[in-house]
Amino acid sequence: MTEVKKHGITEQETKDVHLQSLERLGYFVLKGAVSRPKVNEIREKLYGAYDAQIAEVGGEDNLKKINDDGIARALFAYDPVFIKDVLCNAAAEPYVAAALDTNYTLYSQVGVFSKPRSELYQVAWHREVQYQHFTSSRPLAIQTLFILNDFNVETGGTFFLPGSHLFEKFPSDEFVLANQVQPVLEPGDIVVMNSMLYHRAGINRSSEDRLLITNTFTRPVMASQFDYTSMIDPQGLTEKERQILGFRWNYSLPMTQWRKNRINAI
Ligand SMILES: O=C(O)CCC(=O)C(=O)O
Repeated sequence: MTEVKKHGITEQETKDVHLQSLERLGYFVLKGAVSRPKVNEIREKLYGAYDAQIAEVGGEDNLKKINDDGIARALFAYDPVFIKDVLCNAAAEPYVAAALDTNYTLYSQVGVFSKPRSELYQVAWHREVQYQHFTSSRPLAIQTLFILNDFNVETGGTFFLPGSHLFEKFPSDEFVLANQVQPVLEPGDIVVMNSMLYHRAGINRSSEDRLLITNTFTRPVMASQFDYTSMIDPQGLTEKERQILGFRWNYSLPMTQWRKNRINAI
């Protein structure tokens, strides 16, 4: 590793470079973290889960009515690949655990289909933890973005505003336009991001769907988006998977049920 020249510096950070990027820029990329055959399997199963969800609500038009078309939710309930290879991905998990101090749970797992020449509502800048204008000394939430196609200018890759998780207010439009980045990403890359980082989808000008799965993990004091424990059988899940999927912290249970579950687990 080349050493950089320094002058008048007596203190220097020594932690892992990805964790430094997460802290200072708000994100980093794990290049080629998922193999191409696994990406193909995940992509195929993502379409399968979306088709199943369309059938559940009586057709895609019903999803359009609630502005939820092109979005597949809680994928882990449709195929174990979304637990083993996505939620608990071995390459990303140590960083999520380090950033959230080991104890964390799933807020949401969402598949995003950006169709050619269509505009997702996520093209508007946002924080995943919406409406919040404060900073915290440690991340409240971390998300992993699984890149399933080429992400670039043409396909409308995700834009990030580096360092924006460190400031309460959204900066001026002029600042945003001067400092936004749209990294070129490839299928199998995983972006690990502080969920307070401002980001947005691009517009897909290619002729193919642009696919992404985003998994948002929070500290356990924050509630999950849905009651996942009622959607999945815990048999066969590891302790860690049970923790992530809400079997350890579940804020939608009545108090006595919470107690009984704990007693029965002893
Ligand atoms: O589709 C993208 O590039 C970004 C998705 C996004 O912003 C989100 O799911 O919150």
